[in-house]
Amino acid sequence: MRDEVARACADYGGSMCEDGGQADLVLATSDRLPDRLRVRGVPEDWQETGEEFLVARRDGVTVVAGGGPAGLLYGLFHVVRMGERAFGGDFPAQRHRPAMRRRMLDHWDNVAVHPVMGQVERGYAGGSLFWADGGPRGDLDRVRAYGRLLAAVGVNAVAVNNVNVHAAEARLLTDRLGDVADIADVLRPYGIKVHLSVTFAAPVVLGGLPTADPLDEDVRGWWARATERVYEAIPDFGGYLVKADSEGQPGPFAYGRSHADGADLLAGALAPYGGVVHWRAFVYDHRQDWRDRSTDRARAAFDHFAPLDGRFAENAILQVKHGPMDFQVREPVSPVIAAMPRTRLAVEVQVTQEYTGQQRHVCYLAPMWREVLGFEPSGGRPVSGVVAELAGVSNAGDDPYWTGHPLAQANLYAFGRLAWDPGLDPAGILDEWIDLTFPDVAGEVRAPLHAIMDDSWERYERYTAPLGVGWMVRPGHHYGPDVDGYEYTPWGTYHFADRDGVGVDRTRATGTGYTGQYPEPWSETYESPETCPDELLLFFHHVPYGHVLKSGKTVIQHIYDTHFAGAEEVAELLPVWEKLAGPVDPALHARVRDLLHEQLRSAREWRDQINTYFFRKSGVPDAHGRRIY
Ligand code: GCW
Repeated sequence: MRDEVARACADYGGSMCEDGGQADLVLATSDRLPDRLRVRGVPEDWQETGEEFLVARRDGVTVVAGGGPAGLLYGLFHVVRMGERAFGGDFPAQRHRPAMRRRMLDHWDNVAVHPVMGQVERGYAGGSLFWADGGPRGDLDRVRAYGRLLAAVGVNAVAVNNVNVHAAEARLLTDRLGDVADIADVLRPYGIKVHLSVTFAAPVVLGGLPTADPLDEDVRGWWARATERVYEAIPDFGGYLVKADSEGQPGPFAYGRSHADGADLLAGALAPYGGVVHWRAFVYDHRQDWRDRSTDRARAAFDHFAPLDGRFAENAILQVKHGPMDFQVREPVSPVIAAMPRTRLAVEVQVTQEYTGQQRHVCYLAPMWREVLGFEPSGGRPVSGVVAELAGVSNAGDDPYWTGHPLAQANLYAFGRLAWDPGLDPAGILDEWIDLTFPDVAGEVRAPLHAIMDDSWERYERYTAPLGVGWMVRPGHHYGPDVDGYEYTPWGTYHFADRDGVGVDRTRATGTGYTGQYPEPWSETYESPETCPDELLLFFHHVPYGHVLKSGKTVIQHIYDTHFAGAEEVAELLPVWEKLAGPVDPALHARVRDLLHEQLRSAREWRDQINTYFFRKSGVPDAHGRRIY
């Protein structure tokens, strides 16, 4: 904290004193605040976790009182965000506290370069900040800078390796633990705890036991001892993150045990030290038969986990992807969230843009996350009030701009800010980010950046898969269009387009019954094409191309219109960005310009493939006679 303030003084002027005498800014944890500076007008019990802070200005002195060291640091960064407003007129005490208890970034970083997925699975920002070529990357200064960046947006937990745990990564739990401890030491001053993805098969692959059965005594003993050693090395270790029985990862199903049994095994090992296990709900059959219309991947998480509500240990957190499928540009909110009132839940979002343009396209995701967090699954409580935590798959890497696409930094920023306060307005968050990122030219860049970014998520949706149907991406790398790429595969991701219509019937009446996983009013709302929101129509229903949307357009004309419009809008971004050649740094400007050209190329490819596909399937011409191939 002191270093942080000293650095600010060195960069921007001013000096530090220890007793608060003549200062215009006083920073102290509340127990060390001199009496005369006590912040009044707040209840005595305003501190709960140490992450809270108060800020007030009285008689020309701005006072930040932190509930603990982390709160103080968050308070300092808050003052930075406030800028001059923090030192204008007096203002009464404001109390700030995070809505989400854990604000966690999960890195899908591999220690050893994976032959297909590379150093970072679904990473679009260069290499890993932590690992390179089989060992630590060795640049702890960069890790420190990352910790500082994350503290500035309130992130307090980081999982340092991929949830797909391969051979080298498995050993982070045992003989490579020192590498994890080094990262923990560097992140600790920033209020960030380190978590580790572990393989459920660790007792077998690392411990040489014949089984990883969660009810086996030797297995329990193995985990207890392994965990004891972890805490010897890292006393404030956060806990384990587990992807089990999913896409080839081992899990409790192999032993005929439930996922509650599996999670509780690890929760039990962690409990004596105050650690937690994040257990992912991303469990589905990826060896489906496309001919079998009764299996529905969207149903899987609920079918597996809802019956287990109440069976998870106190320190087990079920981590649920925000939608039932897999981070598509548009999905309904996962029905698991409303179904498990007796289980601690974390919602997982994807900050890394796997399905939203891979950090080559501008896609500001705060509006999507805001919508997810504000959705009321039942009884008037928003998702943000139901879940205790927000987890995001990190989009940062060793790229000089952190995130590959410089504008994708705004997603990292927005993730932290929404986890702290899910009620924040995405445009307001973007303003904060603009002020902090382009402090000298914020006035000049503000309007153009809003034009480029505010609507970029829905713009991306316009030129990619329509009306909630999702996918239509190239299998494997997931970039660019391939309408039938997944159609006859075992992955369970289909659109069922034929000459008459498109979409997935997930109704109770005639489809897979998925709508029945929602409580009222959603089970009814989604059940009927009349009441289902347009943007999710093809997620829930198979309809004829002539089906008329609430917008008054037919489905086929909507597809044509949005695809022509989406690609056209991308073309219009280029001249907007060109105008910023003066105010923004030339290298940054050139990077974004190149990426915008790629986005335009890709958007046109999407437009033409989607339009051509549906024209050829349906035979219905575009009402406006535009060019379809
Ligand atoms: O979205 C899919 C990705 C996988 C990923 C998986 C998951 C880490 O394509 O790369 O694996 O989700 O969330 O586990």
